[in-house]
Amino acid sequence: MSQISNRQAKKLSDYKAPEFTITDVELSFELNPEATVLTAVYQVASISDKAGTLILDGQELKLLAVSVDGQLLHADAYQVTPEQLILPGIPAKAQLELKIELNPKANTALEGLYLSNGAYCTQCEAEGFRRISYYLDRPDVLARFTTHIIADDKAYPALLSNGNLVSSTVLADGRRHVTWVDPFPKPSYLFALVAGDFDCLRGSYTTSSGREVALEFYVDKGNKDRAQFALESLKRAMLWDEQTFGLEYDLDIYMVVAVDFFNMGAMENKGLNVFNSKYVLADQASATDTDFFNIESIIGHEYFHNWTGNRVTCRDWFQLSLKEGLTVFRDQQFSADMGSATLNRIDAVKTIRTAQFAEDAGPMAHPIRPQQVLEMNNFYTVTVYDKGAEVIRMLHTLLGQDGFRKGMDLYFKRYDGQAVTCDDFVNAMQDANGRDLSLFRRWYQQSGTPELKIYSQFDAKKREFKLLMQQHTPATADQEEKQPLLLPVRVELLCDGISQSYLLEMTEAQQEFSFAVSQKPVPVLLADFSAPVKLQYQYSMDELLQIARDAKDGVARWDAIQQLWQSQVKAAIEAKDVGTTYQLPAALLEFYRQLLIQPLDDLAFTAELLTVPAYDMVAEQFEEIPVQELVWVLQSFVQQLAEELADQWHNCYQSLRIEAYQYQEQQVAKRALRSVCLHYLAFIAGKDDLLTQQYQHSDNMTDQLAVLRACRSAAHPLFASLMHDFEQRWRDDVLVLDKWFNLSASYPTSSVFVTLEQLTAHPQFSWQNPNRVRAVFGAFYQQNPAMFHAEDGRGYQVLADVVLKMDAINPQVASRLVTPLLSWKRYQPVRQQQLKAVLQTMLSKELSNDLYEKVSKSLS
Ligand code: B3K
Ligand code: ZN
Repeated sequence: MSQISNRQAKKLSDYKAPEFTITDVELSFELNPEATVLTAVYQVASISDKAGTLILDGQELKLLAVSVDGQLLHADAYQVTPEQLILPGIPAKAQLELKIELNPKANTALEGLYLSNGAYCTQCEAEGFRRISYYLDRPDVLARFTTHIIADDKAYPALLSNGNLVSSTVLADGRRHVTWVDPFPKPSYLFALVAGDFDCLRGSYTTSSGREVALEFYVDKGNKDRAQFALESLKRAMLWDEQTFGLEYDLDIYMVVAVDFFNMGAMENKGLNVFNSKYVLADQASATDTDFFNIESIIGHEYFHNWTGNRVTCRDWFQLSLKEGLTVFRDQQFSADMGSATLNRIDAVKTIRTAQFAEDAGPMAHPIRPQQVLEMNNFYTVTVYDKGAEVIRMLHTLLGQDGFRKGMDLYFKRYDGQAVTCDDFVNAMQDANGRDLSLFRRWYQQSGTPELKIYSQFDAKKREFKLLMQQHTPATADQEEKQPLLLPVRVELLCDGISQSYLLEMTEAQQEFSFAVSQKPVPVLLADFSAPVKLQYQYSMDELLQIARDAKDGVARWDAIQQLWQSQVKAAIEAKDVGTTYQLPAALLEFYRQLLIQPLDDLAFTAELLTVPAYDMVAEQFEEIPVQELVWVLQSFVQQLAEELADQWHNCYQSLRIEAYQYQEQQVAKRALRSVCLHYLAFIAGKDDLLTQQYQHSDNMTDQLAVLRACRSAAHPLFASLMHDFEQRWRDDVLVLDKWFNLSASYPTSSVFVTLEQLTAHPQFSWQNPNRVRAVFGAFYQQNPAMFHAEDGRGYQVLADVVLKMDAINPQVASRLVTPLLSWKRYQPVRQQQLKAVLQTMLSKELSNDLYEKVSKSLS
């Protein structure tokens, strides 16, 4: 507890504009694995034009020298603390020069300057630049950066940084000296440096105004062909942003570097994106359809940041959703335009209903604009990103496509080149549309999941249909008091197969809406998931099936089936009948039978309808989650469907003809439906040949992995031998082997505990590589609920040990992995005790701020 004083949370309400700014930065790196020397020269200017004390952020830095205006300072002229360099008496305008020594090799946190497989690379967002140099490491200080890199030419032929390359010379000692100049002032979090020996895939793009942009993808040697899809995705994203938002790229070069050691998906550094290699490299033999999809989406996301994030950035980190919510919304729109809008929307809804609702219900609940933060890296959350995108989507719904575009245009006109707030964004939307959005702003300050209860009344005489709506947001861990929000509620009224659509705007705690109708309609509520809320309405099974058949909105059709399953799960659990004899309703089975005999034109959508909701989707509906019961009920439902419709699964599977692989919409859809059929078939005896056949003879990873997944879920006897084969085939290709690590760790029997030990002893496993750790332990808690929640608490202990081990290596990874342990209040008493015990043990150790913030909140 003695550390408490060092763990001061920062508050949004304490924001102060900086007293000094830095206008120009010149960095010279002389790279060396254990002793890189950085010379940093800053042009510093006082905002008030007065001399004063300059306080720079810095962590774990070895400061060699400080000079001001060319004068070397004596050590007693400044003060160094573990987190700051304090320089009194700095003139109103000054040149500051620092010399710093860094040890990239020892950097396992992968924040600041580090080595990834021998290549130098950086990660600065949110506050990693202070691990490279002392600086005003905050996003509202924008400077022009010039970067010199000096390194051995043979070992590091590629020396990259932000902006444009202005010179490259070989020095007398054989080292190369390159200079990059970024003409756009930027905050330090967008700085990047990469040095290594890569293959480079080159392309080019001509912008709508006719400027030629060089596109360069740097990948590990031998992987150039696997970057082709990412390059094409980038071109599609560049074109889409011009066509949709009128936004063009602004430098002469756009570089993407794929690295193996990376804490997250990718990073939008100006002109030099750094990517986790898993989101760049793909070909049909090694990547699934989902991998291809993710690559296009993340390439798009990072590219779209060039305007929403880089050109207009955040004033402070509490405003993170300004760039992330907006950019997720933009990448979702891009993906929808590249493929199916409905399927993309369904995916987004799943994320909100599982991870985001769970975050709201747990100890880390926060609004999309958090008010208090100890470790900023803990707030790159599904709330800030995905709920943030839902908030932007609601604006889009309320203002319409054109109104939204007008707001975006005004936003860029007003704020290009500045660091601004979420309020500034809403102001632009408001002013461009002449509409008062004050009520809407509550979405930024209020956390939690609103519950929307709807009742209906039909008056046959008056031919009137009424919807009575009530909204209520339960208190969250961070915030007691809640207010009513502005909810856009899309409604369809179904009458005689005809559907009429409405957009209702709910602004009060309770409201009534009336509709003139000829007869009693079936209401389709919250179509397109028009607001991120939990909806309650008493539907009959017939009504849900009618919605699934007749609603115009695809998301609502899918949702009707989801609700049907939810009610079946609840019924089975309430009947204390965990599936052995619980009979699924005939109407539901019939609906499935018809779908299989005559799939809809959209095969991918058919596949979604035929899928029983996943554990985490169902779990979120329960305040106290009945873990084992849910696992059993879901498993038994799949078993029952598999057996009841055995012939239909088989026939549907056989009817979907296989073609030579292409990543193309209709083919992806066909494979998705085949995989669903195969999944059910794995639960029926006698399908070994079919499974083996598909595994051995398909020409792509999607179909091969579908077999392994099906066998895993069904705990099929073939699983072990197929997995052995897979490991032999792919053991030298770690990106693919991660799929094997993932499947091994999610095998739903108690043998998995021995497996986990074996996996961490595998020659390709490394605690230093976040992809490996996530492939094993992320899969264990996300995809293996039965064993993660094992009766004796073993699953919790395993994860807690890993979290502690990782905290010493890489706190960001540790802090992500701890998430499932935090929500102990959601479980039955025995589990609560087990979870609390592991958390208490954790809290008694020396923890990083990352982990301390989460664990202490969860226990408070
Ligand atoms: N902006 C980065 C995320 C940085 C995370 C820092 N812990 C990637 C993205 O959202 O595009
Ligand atoms: Zn982002």
